[in-house]
Amino acid sequence: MATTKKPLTAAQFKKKVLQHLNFTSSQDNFVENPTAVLRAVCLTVNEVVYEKLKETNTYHKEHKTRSINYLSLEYLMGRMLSNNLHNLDLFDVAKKAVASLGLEIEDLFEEGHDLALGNGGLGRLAACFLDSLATMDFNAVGYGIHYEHGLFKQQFHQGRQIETPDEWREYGNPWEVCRPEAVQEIPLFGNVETIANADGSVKKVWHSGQIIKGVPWDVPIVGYNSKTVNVLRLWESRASSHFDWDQFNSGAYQDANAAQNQAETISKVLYPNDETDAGKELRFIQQYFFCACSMKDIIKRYQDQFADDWSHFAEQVVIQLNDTHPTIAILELMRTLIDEYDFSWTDAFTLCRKIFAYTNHTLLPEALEKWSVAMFERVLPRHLEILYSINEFFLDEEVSALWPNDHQIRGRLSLIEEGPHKMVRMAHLCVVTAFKVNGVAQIHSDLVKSDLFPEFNQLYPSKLTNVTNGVTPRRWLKACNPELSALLDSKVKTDWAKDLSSLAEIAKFADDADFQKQFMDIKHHNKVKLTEEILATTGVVVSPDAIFDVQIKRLHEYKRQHLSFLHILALYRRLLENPDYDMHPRVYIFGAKAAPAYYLAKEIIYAINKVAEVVNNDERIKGKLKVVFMPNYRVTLAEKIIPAADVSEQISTAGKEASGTGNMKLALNGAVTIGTLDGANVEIAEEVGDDNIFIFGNTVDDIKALDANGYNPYDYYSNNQEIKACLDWLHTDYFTPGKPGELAAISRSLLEGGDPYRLLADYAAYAEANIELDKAYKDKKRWARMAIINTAKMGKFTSDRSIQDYVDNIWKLTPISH
Ligand code: 26Q
Repeated sequence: MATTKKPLTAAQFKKKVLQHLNFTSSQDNFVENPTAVLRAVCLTVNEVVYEKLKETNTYHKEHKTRSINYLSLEYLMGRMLSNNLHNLDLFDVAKKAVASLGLEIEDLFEEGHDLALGNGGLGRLAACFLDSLATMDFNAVGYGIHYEHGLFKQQFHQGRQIETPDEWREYGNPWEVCRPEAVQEIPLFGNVETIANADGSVKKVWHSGQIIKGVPWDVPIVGYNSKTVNVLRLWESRASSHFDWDQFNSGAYQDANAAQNQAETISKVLYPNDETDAGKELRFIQQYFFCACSMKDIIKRYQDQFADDWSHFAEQVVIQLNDTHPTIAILELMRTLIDEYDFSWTDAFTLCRKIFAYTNHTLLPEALEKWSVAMFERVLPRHLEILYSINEFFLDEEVSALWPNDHQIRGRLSLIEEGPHKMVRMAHLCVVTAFKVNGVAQIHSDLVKSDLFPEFNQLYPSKLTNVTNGVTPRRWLKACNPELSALLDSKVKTDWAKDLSSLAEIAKFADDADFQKQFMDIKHHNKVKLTEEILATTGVVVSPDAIFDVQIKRLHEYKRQHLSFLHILALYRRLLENPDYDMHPRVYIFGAKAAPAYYLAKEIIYAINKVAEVVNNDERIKGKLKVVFMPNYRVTLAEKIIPAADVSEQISTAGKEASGTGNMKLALNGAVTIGTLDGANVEIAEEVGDDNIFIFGNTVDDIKALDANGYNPYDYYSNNQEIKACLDWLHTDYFTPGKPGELAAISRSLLEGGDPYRLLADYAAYAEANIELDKAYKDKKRWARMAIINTAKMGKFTSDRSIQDYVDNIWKLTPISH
């Protein structure tokens, strides 16, 4: 590996920025044009980045390093500049250089767009993993889709969510580079011809009906204080060169144009995680387009080194499937090996079983992907044949061996769900083929084994495993919380951003009055900054002396934003009934997008906004309770809210949240969790200890017992005066003057709707835990201690540890040697 070059000085950096401003952007009045300066700064950083990328590639070529190929339909990268500056150790240099141009670097950051090519946790996890892979010097490629529009922008109009398109690259994106040399062509539709060979065997030929071009855009992924720059390769769909120019020239513009539009539609927009999108043909084509491009690229990279000798493929390549969304890659590799490289079926399947591993992110039955056999056959006829052949082998050889003649089990495990509309079960294909299947937190992985795939666990005893999620401390502490980072730097000798467990050293200061003051002063200052942001975006005045109680995540019933909503109503009632009601002032801060067609989720947003309007303007309660719903929650907003949080709300129904990762980011920044024993909360509680977390509510087993006894939400409604009063309140026009019952959808879902997420069963325990929490906060020393311990004990939850677990137990990679 080339020796590391001398780092740039601020003067050199400034000179390069000016050059880019003059020659690349031809801008001279730069102080008036911060976007031009931002671009010039990014281009300057890219000079360093691309040099390192070249060195990384050269190293791996020379050493024939095994690579991990991460396939994900989603990447929530957020903004890139601040992260790249930190990771390259250029932050101070750039800050100085930009200051000498008369600008603040922090103001430049604000000009940047979020790369929001994902919905939530799963997409952000992929981004954290890429950061760790580069930081730990592993050879990794992330593959994804170059969506023209990422996750929609959210605005509130009279309290209701309005979606507008995300235009993240309307004016270009300095962090990506197009790689025309790696374009791929992808067939779709058509039919399969069976040709009989002379020896009695058959050859299958897929005659496609359409060909789509896949154009790769590479986004460099810069490791923190490492030798590596990897890439995230995002595929954009275009009409292929088979575009009918004759037709176009002969005047049939519309037909020719329609083909082009249709091709470009494939990568046009990210699906917003919506049940109504389940089964949509375009989503399926998106998945196939992306998988086929990625598989061809992986094979091409391999063949550049080993030509047609496939004997090293399984040593060189491992592919991780981020949920079932890229499952079709399995069938695509099978098809390629059999139809294009003359592999026998058995050799092809044996190879596939060495290459793919699968991560499950959900137990919710409605979220398990299924595709109709009819649609499968229309779009990918050859892949369906291969799927059937795998199913036959699986049922007749493997299932039959363990459960001979057990038709029930065969039906349950089959890759095909029988019924009036036959469906393909994508998760089953993954579990059958992958050599490892992991859940994302211990409790979730245990449930994957015991409840989701019990028979598969019997069939393949060591296949199902756990890798607990993690988050990158570079973005989620160092970059987003510079003041706390500086304090930690002053106390911890090792580079905690690379070795997060070393933060445990600060536990010894948890009772130290000076340290407590420094720690809590920083929290207070972060709260002051957030106060300004809240005022600017919502017009609500909040006090930084109040408890900042934060619930930031996608809006979903299982996450139970409406549990804290109900509790807010209760607090408001208590304050109205007794103006001296003893509680420390609290600000509830929500951030959440609802899937556009998710009716109840949108009603919950509306209800919170309506209650906020009334509560925030009611002078009788003397500012003791405030509610803000910050619009357009995204990575960039998370980076502002998290450092300012006192309380982290993690209150999903036990057994429903696979892991959660916001819980880790908030605790890392010194917020105290109030939460259920769900997902990674369980492991967070183990790390921080029972005294430093507020755990409440029914456990997974309790919930099962409740269900077994016949759950009846009216029991709680009738027996708990507060629940009754608050739910009844929603049927009045108190919060929606002149429109009684406008917020009643929530109450209806909890009562007539059967309370599917058992919210009422946890209400009393939640209210009780909040009283404990309030008491703890009033004891300043106790709270400071809790906050410090939370930061100190998050070592386990760095994504570096997750990646090391994947490497040791699944991927078996070796890093660049130093
Ligand atoms: C499905 C069908 C059609 C269109 C979209 C989708 C779709 C898209 C995204 C389904 C699911 C997702 C995302 C799921 C997700 O973010 N899961 C979360 O993953 C995190 C990382 O492991 C966990 O921490 C969370 O607990 C889990 O909810």
